[in-house]
Amino acid sequence: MTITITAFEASPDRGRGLARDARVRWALEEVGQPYEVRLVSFRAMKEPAHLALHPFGQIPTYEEGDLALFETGAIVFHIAERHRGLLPHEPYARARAITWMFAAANTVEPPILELANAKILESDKPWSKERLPLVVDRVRDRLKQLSARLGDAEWLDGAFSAGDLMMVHALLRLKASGLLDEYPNLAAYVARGEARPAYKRAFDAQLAVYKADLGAAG
Ligand SMILES: N[C@@H](CCC(=O)N[C@@H](CS)C(=O)NCC(=O)O)C(=O)O
Repeated sequence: MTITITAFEASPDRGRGLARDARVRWALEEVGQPYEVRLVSFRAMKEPAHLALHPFGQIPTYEEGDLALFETGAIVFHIAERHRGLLPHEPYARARAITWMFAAANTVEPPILELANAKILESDKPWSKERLPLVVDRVRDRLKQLSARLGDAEWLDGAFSAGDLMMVHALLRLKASGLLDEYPNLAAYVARGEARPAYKRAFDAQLAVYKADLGAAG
């Protein structure tokens, strides 16, 4: 059955891997599933046809036959459940890997997004400068805890899993801030994720969309 995902027609990060379709592309690459991509504009994302797929008017979505999903955690979980390679078989190890997926989405990503919002959306507010250190500290708290748990392990719990995929992608947003480099084991962990051939294919495919858009515009 054909898998179709949606992605930005013109990604704000210029195709540098931060748009969340990267997670879905990466998961599909890890398990060797081909997929098609439907590009959507910001305007189209808020129109009824897309809202029927994604109630919050965002990307990515995932369609497979009659099934339509949104939320990267749910999509990656669906892919991991149906194909080998992203979740261990042993039930307890599987439950722990799923726990890391939730931890990435619910505990680690929110302060990282808060920082991105503080820098991008709130920088013109009079209170922005005063608030920023608090936001940065909340990110540091999480990184410190995650760094302590990872220690010198390669991945969060045994072999690479969907939990690592979600976590690495959430952490990637911090690369430009330099915060990740304060925790060398986390920086190395993210680099290991980026070095995976499946990640590289996903990244290249996303970047190709941006380059094609540039070509069309030029
Ligand atoms: N929690 C959602 C977040 C989805 C999300 O924030 N998508 C962004 C792109 S990475 C988006 O569509 N932003 C445009 C908008 O919200 O209008 C998920 O993990 O899928």
